Amino acid sequence: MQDRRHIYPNWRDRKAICSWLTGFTCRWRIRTLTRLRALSDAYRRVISVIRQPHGWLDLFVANGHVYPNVDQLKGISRYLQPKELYRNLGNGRFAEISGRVAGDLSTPRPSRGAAFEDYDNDGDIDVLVVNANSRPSLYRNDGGNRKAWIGFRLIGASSNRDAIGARVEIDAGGRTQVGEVRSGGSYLSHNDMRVHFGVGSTQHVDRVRIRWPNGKTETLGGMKTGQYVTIREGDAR
Ligand SMILES: [Ca+2]
Repeated sequence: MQDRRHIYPNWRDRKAICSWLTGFTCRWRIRTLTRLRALSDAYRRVISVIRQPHGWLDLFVANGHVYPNVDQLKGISRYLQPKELYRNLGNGRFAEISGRVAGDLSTPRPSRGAAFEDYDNDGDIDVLVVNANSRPSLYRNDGGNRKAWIGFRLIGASSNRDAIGARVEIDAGGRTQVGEVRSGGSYLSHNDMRVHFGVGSTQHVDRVRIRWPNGKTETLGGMKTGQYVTIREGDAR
């Protein structure tokens, strides 16, 4: 049976396009197709967050339409699209800074998954983006560790060994921040499982409280920033 994804409709026939995209018989006209485009745009976007040195979570968006043929539809969308980076202003608002960072964030590519990890262990979060039918893009974060940071690797004992689902709460610099150990993240991507915090100019974390997946909690005393700390379940009892 031939894969319907490779049977392309007449791109001037909007009803046929609608049926091809949705798998249903469509009677929608241009207005509905526009709405469909908006839904499609929302679906293809891979939204993830990066915790920056100021402690607020910024927003990174990897874009790329799923169908190369979309370029034949003028004004609808583009197959190759730029990535977007938004800085968290700390007041509930974000500012786009895509054009203010080095690298090729603004170069249109068919991007899919985005994985976040401090791959060079220098204390800031880097990003690996997978692009369809082309080489992946690695964005090394240079300068993200100029301010203080701390990271935690949790190892479960009675909980699962990777401590997936654990919650880490820290008090530092008069603020309380919370992070969780999670598996997966963006589309077909897996993030660093260490829990990373940016703590501004603070050189000391006052308290670390961990709630393990089995519900038990542990509290650790102060520790210096600028390091990854490994904590095994039961260490603080
Ligand atoms: Ca790094």
